[in-house]
Amino acid sequence: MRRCASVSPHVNDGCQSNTIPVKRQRQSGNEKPKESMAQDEASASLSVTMDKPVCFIDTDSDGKLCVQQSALQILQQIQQPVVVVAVVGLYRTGKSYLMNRLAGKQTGFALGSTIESKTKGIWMWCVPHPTEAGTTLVLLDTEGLGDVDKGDPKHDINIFCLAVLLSSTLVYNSRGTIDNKAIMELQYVTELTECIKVKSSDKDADDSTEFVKFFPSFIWAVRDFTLELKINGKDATEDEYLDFALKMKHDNFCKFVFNDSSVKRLKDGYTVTGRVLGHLAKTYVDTISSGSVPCLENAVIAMAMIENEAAVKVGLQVYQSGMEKLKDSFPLELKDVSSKHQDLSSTATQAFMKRSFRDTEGKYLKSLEEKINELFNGYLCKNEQASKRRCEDLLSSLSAPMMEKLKKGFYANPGGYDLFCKDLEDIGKRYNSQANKEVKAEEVLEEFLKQKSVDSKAILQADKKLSEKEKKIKKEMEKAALLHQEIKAKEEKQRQLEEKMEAERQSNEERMRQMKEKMDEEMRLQKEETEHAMDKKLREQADLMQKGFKEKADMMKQEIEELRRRSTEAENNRAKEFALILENSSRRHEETMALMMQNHREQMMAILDKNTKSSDDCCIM
Ligand SMILES: Nc1nc2c(ncn2[C@@H]2O[C@H](COP(=O)(O)OP(=O)(O)OP(=O)(O)O)[C@@H](O)[C@H]2O)c(=O)[nH]1
Ligand SMILES: [Mg+2]
Repeated sequence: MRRCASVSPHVNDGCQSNTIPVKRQRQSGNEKPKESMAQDEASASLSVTMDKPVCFIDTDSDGKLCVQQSALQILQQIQQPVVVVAVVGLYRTGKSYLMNRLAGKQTGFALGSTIESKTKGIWMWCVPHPTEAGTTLVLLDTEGLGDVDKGDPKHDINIFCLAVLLSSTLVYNSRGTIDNKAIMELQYVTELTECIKVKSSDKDADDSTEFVKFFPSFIWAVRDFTLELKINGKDATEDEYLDFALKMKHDNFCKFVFNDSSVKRLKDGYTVTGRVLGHLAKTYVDTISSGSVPCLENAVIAMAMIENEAAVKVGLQVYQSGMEKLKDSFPLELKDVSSKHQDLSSTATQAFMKRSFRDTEGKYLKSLEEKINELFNGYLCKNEQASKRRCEDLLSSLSAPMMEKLKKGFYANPGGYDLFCKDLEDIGKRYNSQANKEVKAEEVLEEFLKQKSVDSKAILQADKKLSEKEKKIKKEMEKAALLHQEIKAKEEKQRQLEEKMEAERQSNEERMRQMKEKMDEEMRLQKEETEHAMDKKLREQADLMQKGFKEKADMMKQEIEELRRRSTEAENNRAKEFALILENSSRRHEETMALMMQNHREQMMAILDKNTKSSDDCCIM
């Protein structure tokens, strides 16, 4: 646990004036690019405004802690990063009052007017952060500690633990001066290492060294006031007196808190949004209620599962909604469908990456990739069906007059075969000149010609104008033409497969790029966190040395070395994990490509085979 070094000389009471300067980051005029305005609008809707606090964590009829569903619903809507300030301390020390001031309000969290403890459980108030645009400030007011009337002695420490686990800044509120008594009251802090685990493994290992990495900033607010209810000799209420006496300090306290508080992050540096805070609270409260010790690592794992599953869904939604729009204009050329697929799968991966974290084996990304491919194949199929329908409709209308003639026996006369061939050729020409047939054009024509060859054979057979030899030649010619169309259709299929392979190659390149970017970012966060922790420890060590606590400073040195060793080990493990994810992804891509190549080879063989047949046939002729 970090030493309570953050107690500022200005911070011996805390309240705030109602005018909080809000940092406006908008540019004037129309300079702001449309895109970022859209993002602003989106992020504006990513938060909620609460006009009063709600109960967040309560005790149920069995005396167990439980998270309030209504509070979770509020958090669920907050997709902005959150700065979480929690206040803890003995009962009746002005905690709720302090929190109201941080919210920039006089009222909100219920204040007690008697000596009985007022706040029960943990209450929550989400307000826009007064100085950080795009961030939500979550204020957590907790039940006062040390009320002897309370039944369960573990209750206090549970509340304290939850405040530590959920906040990015913990305000420890106490009345009086910082003396031995006050320090004794901090017993909860010393008990923390027994009540929270950093890692799930090494059950008996002391991971207190690691605590420094994940614990909130600590502010000790000492409310040092004696009540003399007179202002300029006139009687005043307690509130009026304190407001008068402490006005200057209010501003300083709030400024100090806002300055010292950063966005809540999880182990490994993942930014906590309101939604994640809700999941986190639920995980911790459920663990505590079940009698287990909350564990940071397990919470991260649980969180990662929830968020990664949601990230896959978000990615799929992005992809699907884009492709559904494209579907309206089917049939399209393959390259148009492929390029849209590439764009959308890149955006989908981006959306996934934005939300996912600790996808340790890359299994969620893999699942997104597979689902996108499945959808893509489905869309390709729909595009083919649309093309097929259009081509068949076209051929059926182009061949209607010929069919009519056929029915009426028009071709069943001497010279009828030539007329039939002429009409058929005509249909082929008109068909080929029509645009927008797309992917299935050649195949459908091939099928059509095959069907018509039955009629053609009968007409040829019956044509009395032709000699047997001529008939044989014509038959071979027709066969060659059919074969030619068959080869054309196969070549087209082959070309489309090559296009698909190219699209897959590019998609893979893009995916790898995005994965590397995300991994670099996660590594950077992890390093930053380590550096931050080291920095804190080093400062503490220097402080101890300066004050002459050599022995303690030496111990601290060992702790620092241990922290460095563990962090390097963790970073190396992470790097290995990442390398494996990339390797697996590459392998998957290679497998897909190998399958396509196999397909390509088979098609190629079929074409070569047909070509040989075609030249053999020519020889016969
Ligand atoms: N004027 C003024 N009144 C204060 C201040 N701090 C606390 N009070 C008053 O002290 C009383 C108790 O304050 P609360 O904020 O309810 O104390 P608490 O620590 O939240 O109490 P529990 O919820 O019971 O633990 C209320 O009547 C407050 O109005 C202060 O800084 N200024
Ligand atoms: Mg209170």
